Amino acid sequence: MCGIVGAVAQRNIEEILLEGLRRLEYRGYDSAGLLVVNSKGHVNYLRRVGKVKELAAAVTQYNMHGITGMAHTRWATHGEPTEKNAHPHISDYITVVHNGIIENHEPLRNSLIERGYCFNSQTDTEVIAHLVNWEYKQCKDSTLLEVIKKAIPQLRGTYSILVMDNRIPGILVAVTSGGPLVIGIGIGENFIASDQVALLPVTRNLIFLEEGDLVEMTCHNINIVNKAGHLIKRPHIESNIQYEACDKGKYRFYMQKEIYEQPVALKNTLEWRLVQGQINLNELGSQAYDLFSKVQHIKIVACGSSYHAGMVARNWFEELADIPCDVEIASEFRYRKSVVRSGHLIITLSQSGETADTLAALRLSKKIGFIGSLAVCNVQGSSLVRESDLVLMTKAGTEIGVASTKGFTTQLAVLLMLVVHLGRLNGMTKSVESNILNALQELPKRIEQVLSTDKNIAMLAEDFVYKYNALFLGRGNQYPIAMEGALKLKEISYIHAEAYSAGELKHGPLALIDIDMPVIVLAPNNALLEKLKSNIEEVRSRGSHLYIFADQDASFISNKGITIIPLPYVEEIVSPILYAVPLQLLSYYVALIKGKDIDQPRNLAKSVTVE
Ligand code: HGA
Repeated sequence: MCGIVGAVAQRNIEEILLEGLRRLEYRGYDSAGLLVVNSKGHVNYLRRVGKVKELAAAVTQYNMHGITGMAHTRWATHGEPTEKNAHPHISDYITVVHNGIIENHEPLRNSLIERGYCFNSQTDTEVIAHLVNWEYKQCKDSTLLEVIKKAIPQLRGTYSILVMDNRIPGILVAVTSGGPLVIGIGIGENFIASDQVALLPVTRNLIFLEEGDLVEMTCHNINIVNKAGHLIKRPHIESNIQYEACDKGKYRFYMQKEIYEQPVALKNTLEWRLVQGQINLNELGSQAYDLFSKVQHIKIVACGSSYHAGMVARNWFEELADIPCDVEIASEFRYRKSVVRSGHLIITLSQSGETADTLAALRLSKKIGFIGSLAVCNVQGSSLVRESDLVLMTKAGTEIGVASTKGFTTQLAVLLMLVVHLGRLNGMTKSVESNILNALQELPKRIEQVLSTDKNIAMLAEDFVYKYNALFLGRGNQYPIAMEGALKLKEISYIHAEAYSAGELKHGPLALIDIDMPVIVLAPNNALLEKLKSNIEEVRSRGSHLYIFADQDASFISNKGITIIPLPYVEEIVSPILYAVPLQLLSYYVALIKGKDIDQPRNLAKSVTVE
């Protein structure tokens, strides 16, 4: 994660850098820092533990200005979130901000210590600053760019780096190796950042850097050297993305707002694709038709909530489209040998489109024989969108809360439409398609009904506040939703939660059941309900309190040890989407009562841009 922003200009840039950081805070928020050099060559340097607003307040307090510089918002990988570990890091006059991990930082650190360097932080990043400094000292007449060219081969890992020599502040040098960087071209000024959203207040004229690019940037010039060492031109792209500056409106938290936005987010995702009684994904173009006609197997690759969406989609692809499908966590997929046969399509899922492991998986898929790639994503212009053959956008609107809510449910809606689109090529009947279409059309209304019962869920949340553990159970398509519910509870209320497919209980987790272990069960009225009921009895006889989310007309009765939470009836096929919502509300209310930082939970970031 970590967000980087830099600028070379002829006007004061500190506000531009700070606004850039605010827009990059989704990448990390444990500390932030900034270094700017003013027109007289005076260096202003400040770091703060905590969020960007702490840094911004200090910049105002100390009246800091500068025309060239860089800023950083951190998600710590190496070293605690302290002021000393915050970026930028400096070695004499060399200043560095960094996103990523230098894997060989230990031997480098040791050899730099032997050469007389003192380290002020525990970070891997400080190694870069000292290394560049060292190389500078070895060849005094070299430019910063030449020095960095010497340093790069000594670094292992994935990173994007910005470097400046504070004595020559009109030049910024950037390197990208596995981490995103985008240049913003201004008039007599240039900018660079981890994500285009940070640059949109100043320019929409962008250059997206590619793996291995090395850039030297001044107010008037941008020189890019590619991995092979050639000076090259990269295309200028006019950004058309809308940055929605989001406020919380009447809500206390973004997550709360995003939960309640789901009916609208789903309508926006669905409506224009459900036309004249058909699911229409013509947006994919004719290239898709050629590709889909060759598909014999689908591999879904994702992380976190997206992985859970992928698990549901796997069942849908096999059940409805008759296409063999498997789903894998991106960080596992990218480091093992996969067998890829002809006709294998990869589908990647990421709300942000910048998830490092998912992007790496996509890049790997191009080398190992997949016939093509399709991404489901919520952020236009993101790396995943730019690098995939086909893209289906969710129209959830900006999601700011770290715990995904509307990003997840809209992903599921898009995946179900894709299942129908591919299923049609495999002989899905009109009546199956129209059942699904009707179920999708009904869904926003049903979710509104769930949201209108929020007070009951808020009351329920009180039962969890003093619990240390919780168990979520589901079967079939509700098993991934149980996993999603457990993840939500962990993420924002810090209660340890596990999800099990209910049939697995007797293979171990039953040993955990006692009065202190609340058990949440997802029990829509489907073909697996009778089986699930037996599992419920097994838990009940061992003393746990059960919270059963079930169709309102199901035959469950609240009783001693059982609380029933009735949910509106929906077609079985869309029930995973509906059942995710009360679980989001439950974890939201538990975290609220516990007074946790709901939108920015400890140790996490919205977009996971390191592996
Ligand atoms: N390794 C550096 C940068 C961390 C990062 O990019 N996180 O996403 C550090 O720990 O400061």
